Amino acid sequence: FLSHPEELGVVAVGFSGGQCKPGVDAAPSALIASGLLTQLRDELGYTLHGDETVHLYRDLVPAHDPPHRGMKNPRAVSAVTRRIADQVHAHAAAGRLVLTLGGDHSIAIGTVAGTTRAVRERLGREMALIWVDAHADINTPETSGSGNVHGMPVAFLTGLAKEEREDVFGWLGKESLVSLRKVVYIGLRDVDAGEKRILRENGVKAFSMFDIDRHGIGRVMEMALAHIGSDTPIHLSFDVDALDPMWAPSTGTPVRGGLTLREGDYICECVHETGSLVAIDLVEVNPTLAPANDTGAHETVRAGCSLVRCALGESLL
Ligand code: 6HN
Ligand code: MN
Ligand code: MN
Ligand code: MN
Repeated sequence: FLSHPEELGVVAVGFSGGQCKPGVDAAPSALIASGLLTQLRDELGYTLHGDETVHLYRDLVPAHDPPHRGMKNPRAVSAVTRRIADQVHAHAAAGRLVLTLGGDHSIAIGTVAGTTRAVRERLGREMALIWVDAHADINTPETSGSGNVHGMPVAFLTGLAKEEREDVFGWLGKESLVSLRKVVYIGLRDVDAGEKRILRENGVKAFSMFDIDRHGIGRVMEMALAHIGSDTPIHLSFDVDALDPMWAPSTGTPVRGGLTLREGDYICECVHETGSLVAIDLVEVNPTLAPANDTGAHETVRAGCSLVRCALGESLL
């Protein structure tokens, strides 16, 4: 689906307004400082596009941003994700694979909107979305208990949550939405009651940690990819908290009982193997959330780099 599969559009966004803990904005710099982009260029042979600068988008954050329908920082998240959507769209429209380094998971409103629109325009096709996460991130503003938008991106991206106001996600047009039938979850283990109802009522394909324990990650990936069907462009949105805190402790909402790093890498390898990957997000690494003198931040950054390299073909012999 890519006219230039060896070209990588890189978008680095240090944005933390979709949740309340500072520090997730430091992730892109930490990932880049640990050598991720250099490895992608020198070892995996990608040509990198984009400016390698980490965008903080402070200029887009309004001084006055009171809650709207219970959402915190609604105008800031809306303005930043709208900008990200344009950046990602530009790369995807040029036929490049897109790598976005977040940032909290609210940024996926921008990344997925950008790729899904480009895939429609360029190929006239619908895109599939693989969401690897401990959480479903499918709260509507009304079902959310926290008001944090990083718990809502899938609701906005599938049209479950709608908003007229242009400055609060009203810019998300039909062409930017993904069908709920094309969404597949992997790694779920902390899903709110309202989200469970949404998943059930809409028959959303979801593989929880229970399913992974029952069938093994190999069979789960077969089933996940069978649901999507071959010959469908795939956007992979990977929340590092899908990994067990043993592998990725430095993240805002850690949940025990998660994926091993090897299982996470395997998911990424399987997606790479399809040849249908059009974009990947790596989000929710928070290098500042580690106990003093702990190696947690370093381990989390290393795990994140490994996931991205696997999705981009490192494991091929
Ligand atoms: N994430 N379901 C909780 C909420 O606040 O809506 C947690 C969301 C976590 C979001 O990790 O990207
Ligand atoms: Mn080329
Ligand atoms: Mn998430
Ligand atoms: Mn999560």
